[in-house]
Amino acid sequence: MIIEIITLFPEGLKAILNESILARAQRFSAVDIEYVQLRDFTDDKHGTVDDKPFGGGPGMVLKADPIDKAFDHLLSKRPQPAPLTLFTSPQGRRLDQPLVEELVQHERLILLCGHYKGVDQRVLDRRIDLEVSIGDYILTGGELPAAVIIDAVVRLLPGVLGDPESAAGDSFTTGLLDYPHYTQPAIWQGESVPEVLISGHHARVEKWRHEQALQITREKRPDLLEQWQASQHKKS
Ligand code: 4G0
Repeated sequence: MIIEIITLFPEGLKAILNESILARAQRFSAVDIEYVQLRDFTDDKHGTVDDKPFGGGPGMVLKADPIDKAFDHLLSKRPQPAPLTLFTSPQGRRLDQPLVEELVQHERLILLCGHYKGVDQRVLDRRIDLEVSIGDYILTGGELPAAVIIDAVVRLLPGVLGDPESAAGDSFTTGLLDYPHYTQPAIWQGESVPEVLISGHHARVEKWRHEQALQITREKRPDLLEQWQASQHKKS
């Protein structure tokens, strides 16, 4: 997969995306992440990327032309495969696991990180396929949302997680929250691990974990439990 990011803060994003599992994914070429500095596509000596909004009001708006030129640059350097283009903004489609699973189907993504009060609407209309939000809150920039989207997508690429079952078993993939986990020591500060997990009885372990997942989902996310129950009815 190829992921290209148009941003005013490539160094901050690199620091996040070049760590741990994402670093390994890039080393074995599961994903190629490229950064484009938006300021490189301005034509004045100050590198002006924003301006006052027409109609007045507070805040600044990212200008259309540098963004348009950054897209031209990426597409002329690499015409194929055609990308899906994303814009990170609070107005976007809410990111969830089904959307992540849609995004990972694309061979190439371009992410534009927004700032200030937003971006000139004309370049969004021209260049953006999908506006994505990571939740109902405002951040200072679209870089952290871009990093969140990329992390969620890349971990689904083949070979990125050591064990493919670890992604398949995720809550939001199964539709239920996770069951509790335990490791050594078997007794820690007087608290023992549930007996069933030490029994070595695989079927009993699976049954216990499923019951725990149901109970925890009922307590913490009754909305998810209802969705899960509806999906179970459809399966029969
Ligand atoms: C575009 C995304 C970008 C418009 C970006 C702000 C939160 C998210 C930005 C704005 C972001 C999110 C209209 C404030 C940059 N904050 N929830 N900040 N406006 O995904």
